Amino acid sequence: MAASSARAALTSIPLFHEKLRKSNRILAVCGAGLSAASGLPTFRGAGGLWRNHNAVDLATPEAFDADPGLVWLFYAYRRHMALNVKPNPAHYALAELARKKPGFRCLSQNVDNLHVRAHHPPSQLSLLHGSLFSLKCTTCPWTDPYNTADPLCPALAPAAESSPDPTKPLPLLDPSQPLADIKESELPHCPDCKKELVRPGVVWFGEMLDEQMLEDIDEWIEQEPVDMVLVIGTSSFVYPAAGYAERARTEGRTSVVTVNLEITGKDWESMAEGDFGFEGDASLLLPELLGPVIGEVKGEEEG
Ligand code: BJW
Repeated sequence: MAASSARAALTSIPLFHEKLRKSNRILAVCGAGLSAASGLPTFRGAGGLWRNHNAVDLATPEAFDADPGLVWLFYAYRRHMALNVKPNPAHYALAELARKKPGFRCLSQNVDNLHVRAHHPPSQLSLLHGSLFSLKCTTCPWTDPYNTADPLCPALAPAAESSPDPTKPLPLLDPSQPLADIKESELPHCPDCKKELVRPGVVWFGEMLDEQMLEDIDEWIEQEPVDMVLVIGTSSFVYPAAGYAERARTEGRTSVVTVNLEITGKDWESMAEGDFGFEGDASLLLPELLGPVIGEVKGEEEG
């Protein structure tokens, strides 16, 4: 196939629709770009800085050990942001795909709870990196699976403020403004062991993902060939998430479909025959791409 007709096949919406209609076993691997249109920043590239800190540098057990107050402010702010935005049409489109195709399974790296708020059927959703709204003890087995208190405690109140002047950044986000030094005694402590700090129930670098969840995903992938993998709004940089598309591929059968604001030349080159790439905002692309199966997206959060 000439290069231009190969690229045309990769981006053909009618060919994608034909494949989607015939696909039963579908996997999605989602990342921060899925929630970008809701107003939440991604990790890498523009928006990935928080007060001059790289967001990924704060997402580590080492950062928490070194400065739990700073890391808690970062997470308290992200909890506040996530509570104040809404799922976008891409979250609703995936939730509807799950209802229309029982063989669809969504693996999301996002911790913002927006899939859940878009009513994605829980049995078809794996939250790989946990949730901003679950809490756990740093040491003992205590967990609180769902806590939306905002602020979580008085010391974290600066993260739950709205800007007094909308034209100016929040003092919390302005690196030239000093942060109050939060003492460990002011941060949430485990109500069970009563000794240790509580931390966000998310998965940081170097930490294991939930083993039962990983086993279930492996079992699902190995059960039968997968027809399609949708790789949506992720830089595919972080493992194990980044490995699932190729793990689920059966040559000649599986279409790997990249939906991303930016698809690099290298990404295009690595696509196989039958793969697809759609460049743009996932919140606009997914309703159109999934339309023939899900119909029109009607996003309504229930109370
Ligand atoms: C849009 C858009 C729009 C923008 N529309 N698109 C194998 C090889 C090498 C290393 C490892 C390996 N296996 C494991 C590791 C170690 C490590 C790892 O992957 N390291 C890499 C740096 C290589 N993995 C781990 O440590 C994991 N644990 C583990 O595997 O345990 C066992 C083990 C440990 C150690 C060694 C070996 C085995 C745990 C990973 C936990 C990741 N945690 C974080 C933080 C979660 C909590 C929080 O949210 O704060 O997860 S880091 C951060 O990155 C977060 C994200 O979920 C994750 C992925 O980021 P994502 O979602 O892809 O976001 P971005 O910003 O990178 O990309 C956004 C994309 O959207 C871009 O492409 C944009 O273009 C696009 N976009 N707007 C569509 N509108």
